[in-house]
Amino acid sequence: QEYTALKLKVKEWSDTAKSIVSKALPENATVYFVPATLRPETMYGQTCCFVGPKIQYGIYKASDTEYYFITDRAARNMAFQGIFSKWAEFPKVADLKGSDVIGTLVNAPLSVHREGVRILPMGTVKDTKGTGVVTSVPSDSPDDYATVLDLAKKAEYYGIKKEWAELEILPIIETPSYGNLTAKTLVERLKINGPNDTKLAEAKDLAYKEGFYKGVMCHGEFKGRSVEEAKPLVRQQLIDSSDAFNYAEPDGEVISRSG
Ligand code: ZZB
Repeated sequence: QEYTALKLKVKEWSDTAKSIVSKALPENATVYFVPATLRPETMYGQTCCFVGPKIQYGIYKASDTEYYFITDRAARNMAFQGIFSKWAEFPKVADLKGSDVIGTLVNAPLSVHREGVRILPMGTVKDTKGTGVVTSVPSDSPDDYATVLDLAKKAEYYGIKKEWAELEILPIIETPSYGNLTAKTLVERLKINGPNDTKLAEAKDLAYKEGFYKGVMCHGEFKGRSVEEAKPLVRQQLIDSSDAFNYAEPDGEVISRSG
């Protein structure tokens, strides 16, 4: 699986993270949350970024000044893809749980929300896939749409500010079957009632297919072009500006065998 890994620069840490990070990192260090995505063309629509609140993460030294917030598993994989400055080395400078970083403000490249987006909890993030960090595009990802609705509804329970989950959801891609807010349309049509609804798998499948084969960009530099055309162009633009890099998931690792 070939992902685009996006670099979301930390602008302001949550209080818990701040006390951990200030002891562990040099003052001039730049830290990025690094979500892995298959949909670089949707990055205009990022409204927040998810971590699994119970997942264990690390901050890893990628170069002299740059550090990545990812899972241990992802750091190990990256170290063997020439992403870190020394081959096979992935020095960890801090240990954090997802819950420690909730509320952190990050800059999301290309997002219409230039003021930054918040790190928020998502119960369904898998620590066995990608980097364990998931950028949220509720216009085009049904999982993300269901999660931000739930977060806003139960903000107090999740220990977040309601407005962090309520950034405006702008149309990015137009499709013939689902209009310009594919995820909202699918969540409503399939009567999905929350982030753990099993119908989300079907919604995701439908959204991927319709978006890729019939989607047309209705926002950004490639407005009017098909998603199929725009995808590699947006990806390359993000890589050229050093806001992203390619990250490959080794085969087989996510399959757990029994018996
Ligand atoms: C932004 C985005 C925008 C995504 C969209 C999807 C969609 P897949 O297809 O199963 O391989 N993701 C990445 N890592 C994780 C993880 N560890 N746990 C849970 N979800 C994860 O999944 C790849 C997609 O799943 C990634 O692409 C990421 O969300 C999420 F409009 O990034 B995506 C119809 C989907 N649309």
